Amino acid sequence: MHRFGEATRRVRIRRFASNASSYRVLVLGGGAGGQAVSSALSRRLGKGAVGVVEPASVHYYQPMWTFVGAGAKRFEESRKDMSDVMSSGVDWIKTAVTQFEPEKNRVATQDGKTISYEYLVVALGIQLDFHKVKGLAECVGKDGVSSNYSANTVRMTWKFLEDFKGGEALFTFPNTPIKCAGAPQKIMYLADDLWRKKGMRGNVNISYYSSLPVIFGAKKYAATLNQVAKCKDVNLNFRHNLVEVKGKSKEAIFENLDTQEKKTVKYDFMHVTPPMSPPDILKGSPLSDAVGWVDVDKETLQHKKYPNVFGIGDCTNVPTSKTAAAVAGQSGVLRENLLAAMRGQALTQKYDGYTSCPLPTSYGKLVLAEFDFNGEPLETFPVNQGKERRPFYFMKKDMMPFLYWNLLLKGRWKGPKMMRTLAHLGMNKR
Ligand code: FAD
Ligand code: UQ1
Repeated sequence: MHRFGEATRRVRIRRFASNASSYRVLVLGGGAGGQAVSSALSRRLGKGAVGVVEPASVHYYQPMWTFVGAGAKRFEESRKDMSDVMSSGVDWIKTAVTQFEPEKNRVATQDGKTISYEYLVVALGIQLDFHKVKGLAECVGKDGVSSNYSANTVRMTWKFLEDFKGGEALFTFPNTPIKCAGAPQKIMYLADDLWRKKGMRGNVNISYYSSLPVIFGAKKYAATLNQVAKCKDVNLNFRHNLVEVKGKSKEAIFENLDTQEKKTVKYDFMHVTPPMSPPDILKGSPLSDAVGWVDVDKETLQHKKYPNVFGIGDCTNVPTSKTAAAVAGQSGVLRENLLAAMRGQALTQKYDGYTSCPLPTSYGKLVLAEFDFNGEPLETFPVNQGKERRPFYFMKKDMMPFLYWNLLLKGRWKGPKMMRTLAHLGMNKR
């Protein structure tokens, strides 16, 4: 029916001779969630059982981009060739999915092919919508405007921070769900520390403009972060949404979400977190809810209408903060539930909403927020993680990349639940 195409270092890229092919499990997306699930399932189901549809040639460890923007890591450390992270047991189908036909158990791809499946896992991530802020797409990466959220612009953050001569520095948070909801302020704290170390903080005004009514969703960590912002002399502006950027005159226009009034603010540097939304191909698809997120049960991760479809990560409507840490927690649940469904058994694994947002507050200190669906702390270590701590900073900067590349992507890291249970045996928090 089909033959193998070119062989890369380890992974087979499939080129189909016919227009149709079939997999026991088809995974859409080869990001954090797609890799974690496909490598684990291919070990359990054997070579050739799992196909991964992924058009990109490069896989990025996006959580490193805060440090890349702050000059603490090189951009190159955040990237690997997709062929190096794809498990040798899966077939990599190097194209984009363009259409879903869940009633027929098949998808269509950009290269005009059809792929059938017994089980489908949707792991398509979240889309960056720079174009939804007037003038932003034209000026991001130049004119003093940068964003850690894109591979194309993250290096400019460090250039602008390093070259900064003083003036108005703005940091924004959009009026949409985003991935890693702490990242818009992480870079602000590192910029503050950099400019202090350079002895120029007195010449800089730092302002945070967020569409949210609070600094952080989970209350325990919000208390610390309000304190950090105060100590750092950051001006906090809540319920303000960036609606336009005038790159040439360096002006940002914000809408007050309560009064709809618009206000123009001059800037010399601005770090923008763009609006985000479900990938366009999911909007209006049979797998999606009214907004476009893949419509899954928040505990089993099984699709609410199609029992042979599962979803993981940023593209789903699981009501937790969208992070790689959440993907880790979800990956073990999804894998076991999918295998149970294959055996005709009940789905027993339940995702508890675990997510984590490690917030560096300076070069050397970090608040390790970990919480559940309700924003209640689910902390791994037997110390109060609401405090800024030095060991957490180095764990995040130097150990997490190893854990991501070598365990999470290989489907061998299901989150720190086990560590948490062990670490809390008979221990009291300090
Ligand atoms: P992704 O990893 O984004 O993967 C989606 C994949 O789908 C991509 O490979 C893409 O090419 C592919 N795709 C898209 N469209 C198609 C299509 N049509 N067909 C086939 N494939 C397609 N998380 C943390 O846990 N801790 C942190 O400290 C942290 N910090 C962050 C800082 C920044 C600046 C950013 C940007 C993110 C951060 N995150 C952090 C979030 C984390 O990176 C994401 O939550 C995680 O990558 C989500 O995994 P995913 O598989 O859902 O999506
Ligand atoms: C985590 O599991 C994870 O995914 C690999 C991250 O993304 C890079 C994180 O930032 C964090 C904090 C975790 C949680 C892990 C521990 C050990 C607390």
